[in-house]
Amino acid sequence: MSAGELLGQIADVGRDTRRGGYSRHAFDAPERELRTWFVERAQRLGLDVETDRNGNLWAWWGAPGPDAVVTGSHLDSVPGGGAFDGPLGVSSALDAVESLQDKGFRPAKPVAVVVFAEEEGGRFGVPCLGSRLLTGSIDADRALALRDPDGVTFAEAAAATGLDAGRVGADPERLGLIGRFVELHVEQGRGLIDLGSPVAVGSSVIAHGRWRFSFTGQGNHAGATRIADRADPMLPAAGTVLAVRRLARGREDARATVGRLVPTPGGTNVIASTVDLWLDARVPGAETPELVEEITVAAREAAGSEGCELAVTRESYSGDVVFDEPLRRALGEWLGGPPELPTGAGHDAAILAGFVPSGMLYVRNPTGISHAPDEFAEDADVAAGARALTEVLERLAK
Ligand code: HGY
Ligand code: MN
Ligand code: MN
Ligand code: MN
Repeated sequence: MSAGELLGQIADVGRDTRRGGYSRHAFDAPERELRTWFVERAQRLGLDVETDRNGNLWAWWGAPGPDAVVTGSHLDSVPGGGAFDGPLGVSSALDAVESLQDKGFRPAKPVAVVVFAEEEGGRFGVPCLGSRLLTGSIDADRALALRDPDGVTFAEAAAATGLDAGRVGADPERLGLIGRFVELHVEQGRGLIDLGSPVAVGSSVIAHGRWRFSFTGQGNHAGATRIADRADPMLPAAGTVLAVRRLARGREDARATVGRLVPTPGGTNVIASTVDLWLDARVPGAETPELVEEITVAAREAAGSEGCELAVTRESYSGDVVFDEPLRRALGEWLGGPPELPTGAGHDAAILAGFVPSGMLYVRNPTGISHAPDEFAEDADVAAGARALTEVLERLAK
């Protein structure tokens, strides 16, 4: 079965789960469906599948052991996300293993396909939660206390999927098994469209972080409260959204987004008592904190002029990552010199890059759009990506 056909299956599941306007979230039923798809396919390939202490899935070709060649990605998505962001890397990894098995290749090293949990942070707010826990890049107690929009803690959700909350956290033995990690991912941007190539090698990931801005005013009646008597948190929130765009525009190549803004209680005839908004800020180099500081100053001024309070919390931050130079060069040589691409999208490979030699492959996305249903990859490019990953795994595992 080609990766494209496989992906069709995933896309259908993705579309199915979006039938109710619901996309795949980690630790929720739809993502579990995809996990079931993964486990069943991996087992048909004779791989041994296990779930690690943090909920990441590992499908081993050969007994787990040192210097393992690991590939994979994630299956969770953002609300309303596309079908390829994450699943393409997982399906292509299984496709690559199947191709190697079909040609009778016998790996000299352990090979594993991994599915990292909660890469989008779509439920608990911290991106790459599964790979951050594996590497000890997030404090276990902080992770366990994270709450989803319904107030469910990660500890409760992890226990509900059968994990031992007491063991959630850094897994140095498992991390120590990884010799190389290579993640294949649909491109999230137009680079390969403009370069006219189906596949690229990843070069770097720009710094990115998430901050929560909580504006507190006075809840009140929409009709009985004169304008002069209001402390309406929606006003400084709106001013902050505009300031985000204005201040990001003032910095070379900065990207800053407010994609989520939640008034409480959220009644049409109610002046909100609080408004929470989340800022996603990404600036190449070390400038992200400076941009966020400028935005915070503007937000405080807006809050003060409306008699509201403001609390700002940093929820996650990752600095610039440049992928392992020798691995990057080898990927280029093995694949005949495809283009190299930087990206503004975060990935588990960028978290692992701080601990093990890691690299990325990208597959052309003809729309250049991601984190939206328009995200796409042509079957021919999906197949080219799977062939590239097959070549890379064979070179690394022999
Ligand atoms: O947000 C990101 O860059 C990634 O999709 N988690
Ligand atoms: Mn994503
Ligand atoms: Mn992704
Ligand atoms: Mn009333």
